Amino acid sequence: MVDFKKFLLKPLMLAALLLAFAACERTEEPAAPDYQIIAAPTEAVMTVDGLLDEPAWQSAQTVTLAENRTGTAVSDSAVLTRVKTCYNPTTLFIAFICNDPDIWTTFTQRDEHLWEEEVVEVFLDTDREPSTYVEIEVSPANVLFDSYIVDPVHIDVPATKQYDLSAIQTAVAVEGTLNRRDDRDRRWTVEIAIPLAEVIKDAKGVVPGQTTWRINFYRINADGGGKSTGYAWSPTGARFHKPEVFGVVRFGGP
Ligand SMILES: [Ca+2]
Ligand SMILES: [Ca+2]
Ligand SMILES: [Ca+2]
Repeated sequence: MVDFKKFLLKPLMLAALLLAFAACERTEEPAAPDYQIIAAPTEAVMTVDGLLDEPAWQSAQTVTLAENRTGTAVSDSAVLTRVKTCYNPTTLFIAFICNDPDIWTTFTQRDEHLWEEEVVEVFLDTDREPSTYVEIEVSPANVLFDSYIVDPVHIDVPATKQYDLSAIQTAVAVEGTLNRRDDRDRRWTVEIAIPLAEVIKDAKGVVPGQTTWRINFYRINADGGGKSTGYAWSPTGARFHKPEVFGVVRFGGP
């Protein structure tokens, strides 16, 4: 007599194994990102002066930062933060537009702890290894902090900020009065030009229309002596160093 249970069980087990294997395979692929920004290619000259008057900025996709702790959209337009990106064969350009009624900073030296005051930040993971990524910060006085994180849990070790991008360019334009605290400012805009050759890990380089890098954008703001608020494109909930929730920048094709 044929044992139907056994007869059925084997193919069912095989199917289950195959499904489990397929599921494992799928997790190897990068998940569809909730946050994706397209960096459009541009052949025009980009002047890194903090002024976003190049045509590439006018047409660039714009994303808006949310409150990092809650993930909620920013309802007060006076502190809204927008970010844009574009690129050419040598450079990834990032622009921040920070509405801000009180623009201030005291830092003056590269690699000082800019995150303790007002700042914008870019975390950029170019090698699909989430625990290693570049961190770039710019203050309203155009002071730069650049570091290379090798362990998101231990970020404040002296070695990380020894990393210096030699060809990076940054500029800030302030609409208002930097460090005059008793008037009302409007906004500060930041242009960052990241040299691809210094951050790229893949020998193929950037392939237009194909290359994607994990990225996140942040801002810290504090007005009128009040407490600071953290903003993020893809909110991390608490500390910014959570590479598993970074969004994605896709290098757009022509
Ligand atoms: Ca410009
Ligand atoms: Ca401010
Ligand atoms: Ca540095």
